[in-house]
Amino acid sequence: MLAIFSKRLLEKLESTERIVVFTGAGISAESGVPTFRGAEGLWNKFKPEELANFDAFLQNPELVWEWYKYRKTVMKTVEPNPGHRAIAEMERIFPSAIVVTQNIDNLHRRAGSSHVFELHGNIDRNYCIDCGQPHSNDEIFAQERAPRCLKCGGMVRPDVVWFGEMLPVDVWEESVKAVESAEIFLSVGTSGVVYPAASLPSMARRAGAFTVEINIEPTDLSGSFSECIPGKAGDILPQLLPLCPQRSQ
Ligand code: BV8
Ligand code: ZN
Repeated sequence: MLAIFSKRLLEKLESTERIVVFTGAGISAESGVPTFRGAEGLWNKFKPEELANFDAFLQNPELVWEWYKYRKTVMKTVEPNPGHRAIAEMERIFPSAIVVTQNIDNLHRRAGSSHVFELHGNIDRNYCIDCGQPHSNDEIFAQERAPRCLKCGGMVRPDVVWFGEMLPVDVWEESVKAVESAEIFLSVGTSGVVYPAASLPSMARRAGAFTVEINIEPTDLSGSFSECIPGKAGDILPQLLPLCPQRSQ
């Protein structure tokens, strides 16, 4: 599907040095990673409060680990898609390009992006809640039931940010710094319902960035963007690339 880009965006791309790409589950949908909300959303079967929070984990570690082991298994079978690769390619054109992602699936790094801030952690990492001992996915899958710490026997959890938990402070602060100095801010594949991540698009706009939403449907935040481009990330982003200034490195 041919995307329509405004003259304002094309002019902005010509003069921009600093671009931030903010992503949510929608950027990974075309890789086969289920999103959280929407028709086939992960949250349909379960509710966030039942799974992605610490109390649920303490009360029902088996259910929470069943969900995360399922998602870890999915992540092992998927590949970055043209949307991830187009974003990685942007680093060649805009050397200071930064990705701020809500996703925990590692797909931006696997696509070649090197400046990636993971606001909500990473599904490949796990740690003991008592002694902090890191545990690999192999060590997790080697244990039938909810995994126990190999060092102290404590409960092991995925290294992701659950509801009611703080985002990693350094990652959040670095992300805000990048957003507040961005000249173009692309928001790709997020429903914009989870805070504080969902406050980033308006933060960018307030700081003077040209903000663009790329999403298959309107979201809670659509009205706050300079421009909204409806469509799939994997279709739109590769069409945007050739319109960026082809700077020699
Ligand atoms: C915090 C990691 C405070 C784990 C996730 C009451 C009590 C406690 C907290 C709150 C409360 N009320 C509000 C809050 C704050 C809460 C929050 O925002 N709740 C919401 C639901 C109302 N936030 C928090 O709790 C955060 N922490 O606030 O701490 C605090 C302060 C001081 C001291 C202590 C604490 C922590 C939030 C992090 C939660 N963790 N995930 C895991 O993944 O298992 S959230 C989860 O949602 C994912 O990270 C996901 O990324 C994120 C957002 O979802 P999206 O990425 O947007 O995905 P979604 O499916 O929703 O949308 C996809 C979009 O893509 C759709 O629009 C779709 O149309 C589009 N799309 C689909 N396909 C494509 C596409 N677009 C383009 N192309 C396609 N092909
Ligand atoms: Zn331990």
